[in-house]
Amino acid sequence: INSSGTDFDYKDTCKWAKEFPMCGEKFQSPINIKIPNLESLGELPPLKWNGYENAPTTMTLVNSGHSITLTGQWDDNNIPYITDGPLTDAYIFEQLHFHWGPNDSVGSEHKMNGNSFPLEMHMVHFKKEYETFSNAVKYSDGLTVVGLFFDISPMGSEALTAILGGVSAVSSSKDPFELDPFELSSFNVAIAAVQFATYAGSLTTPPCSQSVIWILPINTLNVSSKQMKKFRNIELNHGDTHNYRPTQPLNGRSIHIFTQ
Ligand code: SG7
Ligand code: ZN
Repeated sequence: INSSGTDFDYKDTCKWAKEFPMCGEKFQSPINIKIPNLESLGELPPLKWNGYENAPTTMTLVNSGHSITLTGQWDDNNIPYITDGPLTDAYIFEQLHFHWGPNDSVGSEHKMNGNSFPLEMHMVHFKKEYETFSNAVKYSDGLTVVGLFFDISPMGSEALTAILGGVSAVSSSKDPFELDPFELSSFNVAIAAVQFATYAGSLTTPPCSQSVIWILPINTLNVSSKQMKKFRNIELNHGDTHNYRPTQPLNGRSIHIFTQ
């Protein structure tokens, strides 16, 4: 952690709270999801993905030093957003990024029944009512993040290929890299008709704002060992070799389950 107080590393995440007090609050993320303990949310409408079939006009990949982040620019009315499920309003797509570790036995932030996955992808959205991402972070229902787990499979993931095509350009550089734009629907198509877990938590990095409705499909997508190698080649700040925060105490929160 540097003297400016705006940076952090993954070597001792317990120290985050000294500089970023919200990281020490009670309802933090990630958590371990214990499947047998889940409560049913009952008659929830299915989660709805809108506009994910629209390719953006430009798409940018950047190495933030803590992850690689993908953003896009869509024409008005074409911006992807999610509704329904546990959500009370439209949540507009902001960016997606990844969490990984030095080997296949670690990497994901959330755990399922105590198990880690080698890769977790976060699709970050902000509540339309709050107009901007930075404003939405101030509210307990300001953001929703859909987290997708990936498990090792020789076939790998077609959807990741487009992103990883640009990864070598950002592995050792902070310069943004323009990707050939593609639609994000391959990810939500891959998780169609599955169960989801949802709970209220936080950003998993400083400032750890407790502003996130987490949505986690209880199934995995595929990533190949070759694709994982590309993630592990990405140079993170401070020589970090992983970018997952350890699981945090549930502190009485309930986790609900619903189907799409
Ligand atoms: C990743 O996770 C990044 C961050 C993100 C953070 O390190 O992609 O995004 C940027 C633009 O650096 O921080 C505020 C924010 O979205 C935490 O997001 S997460 O809780 O979904 N893991
Ligand atoms: Zn994340």
